[in-house]
Amino acid sequence: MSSEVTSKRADALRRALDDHNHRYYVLDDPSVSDAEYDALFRELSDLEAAHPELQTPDSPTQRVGAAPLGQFEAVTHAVPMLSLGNAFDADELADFDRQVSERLDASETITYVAEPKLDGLAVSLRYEHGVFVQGATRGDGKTGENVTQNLKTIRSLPLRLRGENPPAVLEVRGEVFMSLAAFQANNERLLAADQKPFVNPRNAAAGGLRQLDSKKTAERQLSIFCYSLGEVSDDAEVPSTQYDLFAWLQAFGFPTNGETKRCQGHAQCYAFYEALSAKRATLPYEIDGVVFKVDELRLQKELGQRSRAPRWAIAQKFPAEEVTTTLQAIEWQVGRTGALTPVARLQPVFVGGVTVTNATLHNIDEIERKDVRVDDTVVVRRAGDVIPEVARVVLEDRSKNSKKTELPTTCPVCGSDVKRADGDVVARCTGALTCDAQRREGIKHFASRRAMDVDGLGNKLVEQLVDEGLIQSYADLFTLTAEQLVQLPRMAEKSANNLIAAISTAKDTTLARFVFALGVREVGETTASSLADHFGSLEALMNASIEELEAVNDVGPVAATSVHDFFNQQANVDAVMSMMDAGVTFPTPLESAADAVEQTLEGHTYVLTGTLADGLTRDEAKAMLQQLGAKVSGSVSKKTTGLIAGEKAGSKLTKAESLGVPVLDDADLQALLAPLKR
Ligand code: 5U1
Repeated sequence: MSSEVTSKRADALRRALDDHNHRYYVLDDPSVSDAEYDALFRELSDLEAAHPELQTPDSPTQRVGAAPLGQFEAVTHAVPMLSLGNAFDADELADFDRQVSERLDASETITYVAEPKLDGLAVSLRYEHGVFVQGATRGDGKTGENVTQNLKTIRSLPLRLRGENPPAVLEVRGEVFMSLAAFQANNERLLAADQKPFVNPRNAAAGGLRQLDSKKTAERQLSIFCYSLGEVSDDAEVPSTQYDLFAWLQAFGFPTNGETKRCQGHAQCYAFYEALSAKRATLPYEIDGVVFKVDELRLQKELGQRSRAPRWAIAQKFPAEEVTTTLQAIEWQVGRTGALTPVARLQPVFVGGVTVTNATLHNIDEIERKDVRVDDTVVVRRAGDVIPEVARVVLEDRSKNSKKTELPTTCPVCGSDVKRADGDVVARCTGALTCDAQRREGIKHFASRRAMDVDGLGNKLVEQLVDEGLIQSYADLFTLTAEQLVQLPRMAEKSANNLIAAISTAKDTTLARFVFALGVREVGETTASSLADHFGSLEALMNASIEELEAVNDVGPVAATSVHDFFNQQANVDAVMSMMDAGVTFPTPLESAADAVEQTLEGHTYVLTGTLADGLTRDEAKAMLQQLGAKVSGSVSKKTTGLIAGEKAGSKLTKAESLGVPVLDDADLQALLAPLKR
């Protein structure tokens, strides 16, 4: 065959295979037999093997077979991936509907779209010029892991968008899950090979997506349903409602859930929830509730978000599953902040798809309120992936031998006094870093995926390192050597070297992750991120006064005092400094500390659109505007101070013009940013 004919044939085969895939996996309407499909696939594989230059990244042959990865790269989401707030009954759903109406000042009933909530993992899929180029997990919402290779193994996921003129950039969000049929097939395969079966479809899907070798992911036969958008080129003609978005996504070849429905107001939403509850057992996949979203995308934008959850959507969860078992003992666990938590050790019991042996009792007040005693028959409740809890005691079954529990007066781990501040439900060990448990838990948190993300440093290994006296605090991680590690039982030289390399890689982090990793009380991921954005540098944060800390978004007086106290303890300052000396780094904005830069743009809100000049990305421009005190929003409204429009600005420009919002060009942007360059 001439090279032109060969190339055309390869193209025709790719399109035909794509089509058959789509018909089979998305439309459930195949038009060829498996044998015909296999013959076409083989022909394309042979052609690509003979002419490697014809192989394209979106070829159906590229779904499986890439070389295993060493680790997943981090991916920053251009538009954060949100999570959902929950409603647990009809009243909470009605409250949500009322708040939406009030916020929108709406006199008419709000239209929602109801969708089943799949029990899986949220991912973001990025297409450039119609080709799937990157797929990432949600991670902390801002940064996820690059799992492109693994996502390609999902046969219903389009590697190339269908239809004409796809947007130059299109990010689609959806849920990866394992169907019940795939779950059963996988477990049969595992049992036949004398391996442990998966506990539930969700764990199997989550583990599948995090395989470094995509061949292993392919074995799990994962599926996906898509439901929302991330970054989209400004000039794309996106539908105006959530409901129409599904048809729009389908036209590009994305699988969407067929159970979606428009509902008017909370009463229709609740009726949908009840109908789906009744149908739940017959669905071919597991769901853990229903998601309700305000239908009009314009109203979604107007409602915005709070912390990491949108104000325009809510998940109504199915009730928790409950079972009874015997409470064999109550033990007190000491967390990284010294908090003592009572944990019920249970006669193992199967609930909500897993075997449960421990359940939380929350705190001593809860134990007393529920009158829980050792040897009681208790009702254990498990809702979704929430930690199981002891819901109540079956008093009729109480034996004479049941024993009451009291709050320990000394720490069960280090023996230090246990104190409970007035009015506080939480009792704490006062041993601080002299307490092994607090140190261990602090190091586990420090190394965890959402904090410093030290690959391979799991909880068991941290316990070994502390127990063997190799590390006392998280700062010691950076002075560990492979020679020390090989002394640990079952630690081979290769694993030791890998861990040292992973610790070294983790040094390259972000200020937000580092602040979160320090484990300051009251500082979760969102607060750490706000502090990092506001202060820009570690030095500025460490030197901030309580008033300056309180001025940060999301930081109240309690968190401000906690951060201030943390950085006023010499031991903490020494630990931080020793980590910086050991090479921990994070990208620092050009000039960062809020107090070093006059907040010239405070009270102003800008929107960025189009391609900016001088290679400045919109994210960089956003960070710089924020350093000067501005808010940067994703959509234009009457309240917008100005739309900063680069080249190829699209619908936002039209909207700004129609609302009379000033439109600024690159020169205006440079003028706004001038204080940063002085
Ligand atoms: N069906 C559905 N699941 N789910 C999960 N829709 C949906 N939307 C989500 C999530 C986390 O987030 C929206 C805020 C886009």
